[in-house]
Amino acid sequence: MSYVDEVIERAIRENPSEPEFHQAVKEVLDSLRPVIEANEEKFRKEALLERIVNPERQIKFRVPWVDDKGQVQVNTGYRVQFNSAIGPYKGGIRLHPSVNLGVIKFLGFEQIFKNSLTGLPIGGGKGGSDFDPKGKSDREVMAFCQSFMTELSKYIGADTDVPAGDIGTGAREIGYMFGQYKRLRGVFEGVLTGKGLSYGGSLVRTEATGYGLLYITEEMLKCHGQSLEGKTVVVSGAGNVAIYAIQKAQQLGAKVVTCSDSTGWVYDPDGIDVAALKEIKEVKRQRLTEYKNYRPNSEYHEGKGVWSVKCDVALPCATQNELNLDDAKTLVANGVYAVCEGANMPTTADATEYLLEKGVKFLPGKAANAGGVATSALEMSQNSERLHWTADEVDAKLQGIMVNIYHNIDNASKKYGFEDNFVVGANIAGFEKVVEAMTAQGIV
Ligand code: NDP
Ligand code: 2IT
Repeated sequence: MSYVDEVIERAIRENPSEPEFHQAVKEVLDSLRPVIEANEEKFRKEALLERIVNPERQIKFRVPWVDDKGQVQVNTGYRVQFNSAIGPYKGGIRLHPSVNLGVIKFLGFEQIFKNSLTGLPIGGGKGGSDFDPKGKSDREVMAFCQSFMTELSKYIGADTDVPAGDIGTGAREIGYMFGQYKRLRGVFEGVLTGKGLSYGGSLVRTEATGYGLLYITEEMLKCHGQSLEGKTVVVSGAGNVAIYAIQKAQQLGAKVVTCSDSTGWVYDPDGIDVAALKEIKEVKRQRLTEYKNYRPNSEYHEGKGVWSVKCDVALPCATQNELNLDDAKTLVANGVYAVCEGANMPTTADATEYLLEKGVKFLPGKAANAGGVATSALEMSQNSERLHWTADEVDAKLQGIMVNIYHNIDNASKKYGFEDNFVVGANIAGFEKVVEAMTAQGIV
């Protein structure tokens, strides 16, 4: 059996009931075959892949809190500190009922290579809890966040591990967590990113993932003689990534006709109204059913359906495995040109394979959504030098980083004979730097 297959088999055997983690490991290691086969003896002797797929540390803890009725609730918290070869662990905190160790491990594993692609000194980590912020009062969310941070604060720090937002964790949650960390540890430091602007946050961090997604998409289109101008775009999700992806796509001249949440989706033939979407989701925290009140011409549909809408570019920005093989077939039948992932692993493995086979330009999440974590690293820099950069400065750096990522993954794909396969390109480009750093640091 080849070294890659051995490691995949062992990762599955030793981590049963973690299908999302298996999926991420298979996807990455499969596409690294050309690099690994060229160094098989050395990598095997150094157990390099075994070390890459095993987190340096994983922490699981109880999170008790009291709800508004006086009832004690208990959730489970996680932080997986996956790989610190190139910098302190860095990655978001997901708050969603579907969170379990396997989900956090898949996200942490992806984060290693994503963070490497940014070119900035950040290692890979991820955390979260099965707590559901939806429908909770602000006081309940605060009680949860304080309890979560009471335990997490023992393991993180500005030079050790720097969490941030992800699904269910936005500015409100980061604020409560930061306050509790400061109170417990007695230090005001850049221990979290995505902070409010009044206490150390960076301009453009809120917009960064969505904007970055469109910057890299536009660069990829440009290099293929195209642009977003006049294109029809479908977006899934209606959260942080989706909202700012829609906004930037519109600024670049595209027409975005859909968005979705976990209960339904909207089709707006005149183009999504971002101001309305922000008010519904960011201010009022309501369901998408409200959108019709702002835009009578739009349609609301229950369930899943954005991928059935004819488009040139599809941007999955909600969650993992939301675009399956049937969806990919529909998109291809409708003439889609590019699929670029705003979410982490939103496309199933068979759907990815199908899109690549059909020549659809496919930008994987670890490259396409890296603008969020890259801007988090810029927030860390600003915190360290106790300075605040202007929005233009941060935005210019973000654009530079995304354009650079595109060319790095494009070059890596070409170097190994996989032109236009950005899955292979992203995994190889991300992996090479991590391997170099791990090798230099010895067996740790
Ligand atoms: P949000 O919580 O802000 O938004 C998530 C959106 O996806 C919501 O509209 C949510 O609907 C929808 N959704 C639909 N189905 C699901 C489901 N099964 N589980 C969770 N959400 C669902 O999260 P973000 O926009 O921050 O994150 C979206 C994706 O982007 C995730 O994959 C995340 O890991 C990734 N990402 C986020 C970054 C960031 O900086 N925030 C950076 C890089 C990647 P509803 O409100 O009904 O739940
Ligand atoms: O998946 C991701 O890259 C994020 N949720 C952002 C992580 C971060 O540290 O900004």
